[in-house]
Amino acid sequence: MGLKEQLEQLRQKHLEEIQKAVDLKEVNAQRVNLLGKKGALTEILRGMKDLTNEERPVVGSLANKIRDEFTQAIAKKTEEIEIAKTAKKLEKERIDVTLPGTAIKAGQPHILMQVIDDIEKLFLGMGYSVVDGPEVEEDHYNFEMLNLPQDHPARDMQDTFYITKQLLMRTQTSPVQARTMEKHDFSKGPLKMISPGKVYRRDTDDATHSHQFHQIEGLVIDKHITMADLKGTLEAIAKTAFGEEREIRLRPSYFPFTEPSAEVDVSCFRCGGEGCNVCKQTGWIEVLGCGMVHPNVLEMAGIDSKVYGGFAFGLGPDRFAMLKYGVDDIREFYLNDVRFLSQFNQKG
Ligand code: 2U9
Repeated sequence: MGLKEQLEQLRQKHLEEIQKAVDLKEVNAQRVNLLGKKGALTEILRGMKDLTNEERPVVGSLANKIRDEFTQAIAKKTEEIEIAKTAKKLEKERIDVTLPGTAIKAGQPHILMQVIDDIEKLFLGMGYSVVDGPEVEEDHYNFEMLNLPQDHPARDMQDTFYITKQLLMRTQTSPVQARTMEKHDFSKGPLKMISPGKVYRRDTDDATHSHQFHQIEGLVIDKHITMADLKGTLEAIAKTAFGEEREIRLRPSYFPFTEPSAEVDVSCFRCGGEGCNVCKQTGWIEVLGCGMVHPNVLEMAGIDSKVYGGFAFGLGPDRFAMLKYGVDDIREFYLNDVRFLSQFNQKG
């Protein structure tokens, strides 16, 4: 058989075989068998030296043509196999993008923080500053500067966590106000502040007492401050915390740091004032304490009580939250049981 016929036979056979290959390994074997150094095509071309001068270019060009055909067929088959491989992989890894995702449970601020945030927003809107201070406090700022003299019952070891004779866990947030008042430069304008935070009392914990609870105290000092300013401010708190329809009333009371002093009742948010078990049939609920800043307190901070005056108030976010949400045990706020806390998700 002449070289030309051998080439034609080779072409026929191997184009078919390349076509039949099922994986890249087989295609590669074909490449080596055909086009490699010891491949069939190379082998045949070795016989070219025995051809006549007329035959050689004809056979040579046929051989080149066949080599190109093989190369092309191999490239095409390689691509086919690779595409099929990818398609198979995609099919296996198919995901349903329309399936709903796994919902991640969102948390929310602690209910006490929600109550504090609402009141902070109200006061920031009225131009007050929100001021923080130390929870471990000096006797001087916690008691002395607030007109609680040495022998005052509130300073009793029974009621206060003392660390040393002079250091204690603050029993109110008033020392923050005392510190701010002392530093305030009245040539730059009035002092308007609230101080929210944790306070500590030596109490035995029960449903209505906690050795640690929260307070928000407010203080305004300027010239010409009256009790009418105080009452308007208290009304704003009552409406923000308990609803726009609420009214307030003041009853005379006593605090060492204010004179006159008053307790503040809000009209019952449950019955609207008719009388129910929330307001114990009175129509009113006690929610705040307040008064006009005692001249001694002003003078101790270096403020001239003949020129300046002010009002102050204090409230308990724990009590606000208990009333508003019908929580009957203050300890619930400090147990950090998510089953309790997640009930107060503002987003529902
Ligand atoms: C300065 C001067 C005066 C803060 C005040 C009250 C009345 C009050 C209690 C309410 C319930 C605390 O959370 S509670 O237990 N507070 O009744 N607090 S006037 O008066 C101040 C504070 C600072 C320098």
